[in-house]
Amino acid sequence: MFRRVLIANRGEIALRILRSLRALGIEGVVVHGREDRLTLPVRMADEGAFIPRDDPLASYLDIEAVVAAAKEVGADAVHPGYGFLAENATLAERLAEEGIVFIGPSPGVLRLLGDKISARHAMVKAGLPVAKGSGQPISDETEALSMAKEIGYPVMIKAAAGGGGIGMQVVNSGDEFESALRLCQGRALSAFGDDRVFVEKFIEGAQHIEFQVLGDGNKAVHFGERFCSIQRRHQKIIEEGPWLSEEVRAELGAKVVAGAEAVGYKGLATFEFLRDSNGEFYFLEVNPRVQVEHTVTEMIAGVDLVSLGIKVAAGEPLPISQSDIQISGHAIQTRINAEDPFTLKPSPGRIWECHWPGGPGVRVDTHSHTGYDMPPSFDSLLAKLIVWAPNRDEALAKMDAALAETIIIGVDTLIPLHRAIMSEPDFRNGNITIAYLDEHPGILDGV
Ligand code: MV4
Repeated sequence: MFRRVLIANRGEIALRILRSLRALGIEGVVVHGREDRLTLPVRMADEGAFIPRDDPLASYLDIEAVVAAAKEVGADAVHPGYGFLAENATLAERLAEEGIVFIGPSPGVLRLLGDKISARHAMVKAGLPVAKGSGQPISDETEALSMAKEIGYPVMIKAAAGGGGIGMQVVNSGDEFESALRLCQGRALSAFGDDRVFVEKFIEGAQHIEFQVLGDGNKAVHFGERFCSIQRRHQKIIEEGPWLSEEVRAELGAKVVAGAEAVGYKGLATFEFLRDSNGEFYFLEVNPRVQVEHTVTEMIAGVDLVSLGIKVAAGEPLPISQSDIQISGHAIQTRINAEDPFTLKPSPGRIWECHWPGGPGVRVDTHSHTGYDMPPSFDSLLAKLIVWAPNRDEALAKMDAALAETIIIGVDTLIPLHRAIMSEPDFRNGNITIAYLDEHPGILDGV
């Protein structure tokens, strides 16, 4: 097992990783820039690794500085968390050159999955269902147009280097195709330096469902699904689980395990799917890292996913077998972002008073505290509130009570929005698609 791990991240996930390191008896060192030097993860770490930069984000994005810090503090592994360098194949490669473990998949797997065309191809080969589409980058405009016609409108044009929805275009008819293609290619080129795009049938009225997977580079297991109920601008704000019947979970679970094993996946992964109104599933992409919402799965499966990810990175074979994994009850997470709940604009500043809820089945993952100064430079995630109960109705009631117990003075948060959603009939009935917030624009006004 590792003796010392460098956490190349900040905020709640840096603290979350530190907790798993403690549970495993491993020392934790936390990377930080100037603004974060007094934050909880840095204060609670065995040591801080200061990477001073004028741009606050740069401290967490400088590959060579992270490699140098890992060497300097004597870390035998680096945990990248999510965001920042978490999916960066070059970091994984540079660490390998220095004899330091990257806690995540190999550089080759990161490259394969980072390219949505090659990821799609690998998963089709492993037997996963995908939306009708080319599966090839578009090279010729007239050819692409005839393919779109064959797939049938509406279609979606997506960037190969994409993910997170950047550049994505929905096309409803042939005469919109050319301009949408140019727009998508232009956006892809400026965002990723790679203008390759591909076409897929647009799945309408879909739900977003994702499977939690753990691989050891050889074998893999799944921990069931999460339903990403509510998102806006490709940022989820509410996640819950389970969502599927045991039969469907077992069937799709076997497929994601086959997909992970086919690429020799090592570490935690999330397989993202759309499910249309007929219950058909379409593979979207693999997120090769721990996710913000891993907590939902931890609550319903009774596991410490971050610890499991660290164990397989250290070379242990899968520490858990599929038959040991049992899903029980229902968990739901609301993201408490420091934002105006109406406009969803960030609301940074000093937290004058901060009180988090508690009680049975209530979990709060946060780096915030009374006196914490929420910086404007980073993601606005202040805390994750997760509750567990025997069933969904009780979980929603418990979530509403926990939100009502929470006191945050000094910054605006999404709490009023979450409370409105908890009592909205479509949400309560599970009548939820990825367009939920667009379809309920007046939710905070009680419309
Ligand atoms: C789609 C889709 C509909 N049809 N693909 C968004 C981000 C990227 N991961 C893929 N995305 C989508 N791909 C087809 N063929 C709709 C989306 C999409 C979406 C997916 C999951 C969660 C939220 C979303 C919001 C808008 C669009």
